[in-house]
Amino acid sequence: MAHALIVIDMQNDFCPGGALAVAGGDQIVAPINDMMRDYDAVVLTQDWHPADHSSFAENHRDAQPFSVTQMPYGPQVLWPRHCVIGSEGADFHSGLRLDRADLVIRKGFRRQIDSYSAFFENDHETTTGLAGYLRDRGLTDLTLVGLAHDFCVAWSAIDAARLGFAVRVVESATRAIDLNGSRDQARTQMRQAGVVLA
Ligand code: VGL
Ligand code: ZN
Repeated sequence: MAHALIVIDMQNDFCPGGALAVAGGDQIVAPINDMMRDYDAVVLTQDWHPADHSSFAENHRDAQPFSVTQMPYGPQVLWPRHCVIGSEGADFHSGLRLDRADLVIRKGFRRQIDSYSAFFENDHETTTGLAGYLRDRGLTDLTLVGLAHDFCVAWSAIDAARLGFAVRVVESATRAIDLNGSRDQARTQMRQAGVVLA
């Protein structure tokens, strides 16, 4: 059994002062750095959008940030512009220990489709390749931390559980956006998928 720490989207735009700031997002940097020592592998994910990405409200006519639109693959929240490729907002928080990461996996770089999960884009079909990487390395057990609890962490955890990994989310090392009760909903859905909330 080998155990990977998957650190979700610890980027400037999701931390206080960023374009899609999650309250307290910066408070989990130090605890995550400390956790990195205890795993066989560390993987970082990086939200990585072109400026014309379809998940940005500004790229839709008359759409407000945090409203929901219908995409060919289902409902999609429209976000403020965030994590634009090459921008400072897309950089990892400056306090995060990048030297301990074996792999950085980027997601959300296709204009027409968003990708919350580290495993599949929001159509639940297009893969990021992460499952193959983890399986090739014999990493059967995953612990997830990072931002945001109720979007990218939850979607990643649920996909990982469905793919057959043993999945744990350390909630103290996450923070939620909490849009219309999304935090409680994410917790329920993670539990139903067999994710352990620690
Ligand atoms: C995220 C909204 C849009 C996240 C990424 O990391 O949870 N949320 N893009
Ligand atoms: Zn995004």
